[in-house]
Amino acid sequence: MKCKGCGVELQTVDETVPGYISERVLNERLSDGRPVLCKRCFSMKHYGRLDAQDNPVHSLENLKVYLKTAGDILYVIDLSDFNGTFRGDILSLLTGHRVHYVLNKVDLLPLEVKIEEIKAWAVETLKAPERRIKLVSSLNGYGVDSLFTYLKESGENYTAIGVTNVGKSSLLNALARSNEITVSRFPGTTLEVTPKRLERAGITVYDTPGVFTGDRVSDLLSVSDQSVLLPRKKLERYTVQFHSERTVFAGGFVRIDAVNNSDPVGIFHLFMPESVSIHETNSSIADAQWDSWFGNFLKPPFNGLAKSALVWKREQYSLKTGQELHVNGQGWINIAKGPVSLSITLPESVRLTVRKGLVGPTKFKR
Ligand SMILES: Nc1nc2c(ncn2[C@@H]2O[C@H](COP(=O)(O)OP(=O)(O)OP(=O)(O)O)[C@@H](O)[C@H]2O)c(=O)[nH]1
Ligand SMILES: [Mg+2]
Repeated sequence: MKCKGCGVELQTVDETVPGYISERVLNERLSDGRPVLCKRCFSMKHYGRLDAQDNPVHSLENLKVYLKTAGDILYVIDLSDFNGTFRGDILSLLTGHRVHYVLNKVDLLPLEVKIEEIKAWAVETLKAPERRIKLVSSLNGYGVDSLFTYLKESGENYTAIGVTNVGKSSLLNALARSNEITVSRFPGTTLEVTPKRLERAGITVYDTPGVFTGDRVSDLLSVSDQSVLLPRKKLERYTVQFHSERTVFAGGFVRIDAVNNSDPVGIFHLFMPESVSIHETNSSIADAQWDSWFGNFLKPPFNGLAKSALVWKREQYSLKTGQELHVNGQGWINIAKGPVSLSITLPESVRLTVRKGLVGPTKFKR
């Protein structure tokens, strides 16, 4: 018998291994006719807690296995971390499948950015037909009914894939109007491929474990700290009129310096989760204080990590008005007035992407 929450085989033998449920609770639940959840799902669902020893990792190799038997694909992407979750390495495994793109968490984008603008941007960026791209919020239900109707009319068998925490399980719950599948702020919640039958539509959607990445800011954090970084509300906007000799920190991991010697250098907005502390200072102070501010005044990281434990790199970008520099796993820098040359210092593993702005350059007053 499998756990209804995460899909893992239930067992009553070893508390430290996934799928554990005590024999007493199992018997009680079965005789009451209640859904049976493993202990791990129970504590995530009811207490928002994850056992410390629990650290599942699912890779692209795992995804390849799920894809062998998959029909149509629902590639679920997190709009608040678009480039961190829409990935070439995943896309390259999808050839031969019909792919439908579900851009989830639309509720986290600024209200000023209209749905039609996001859609037009997504069509251009994904290079996919418009009808295959759906904007949704599994949290507040936006676009879910329309996706339901589309899926009903387009096929019978779908597999929802994507990286961890993009909201695959939340999407399935929203489509099924249930909360049976376990959803949590911790990456790696779903442990096995699990079919969800949507009787109203006559279709089956398979949930899959999210793929772990290595190039996002979140990947530098413990599982519980990743849950802190995950945005709880709309991404926050912080506007900077940038000058030479000035530095902006976006948390402890991202340092932005001006390269130009002109004054002012430009204007940009940062769109970041609310847990990221933003701080502007003189570059000389930044040089002197970064090590001691790291993880204290400047979060993330949220605890424990020393700056010296990481390998750092510096990259330089010349960005035009309307372009964005996306930081995998932590939001993006939007150029409101360019051109601007920025020097970004960040951990070697974190990938940056220059992209056409999701937020138009005239959207916000300066
Ligand atoms: N703001 C917002 N949060 C969402 C949305 N959908 C999911 N979430 C949150 O994102 C987190 C991860 O959701 P899950 O559904 O567990 O994500 P998943 O892709 O199944 O994750 P794994 O099973 O770990 O691969 C949870 O805290 C959800 O509440 C959404 O549309 N908007
Ligand atoms: Mg899941």
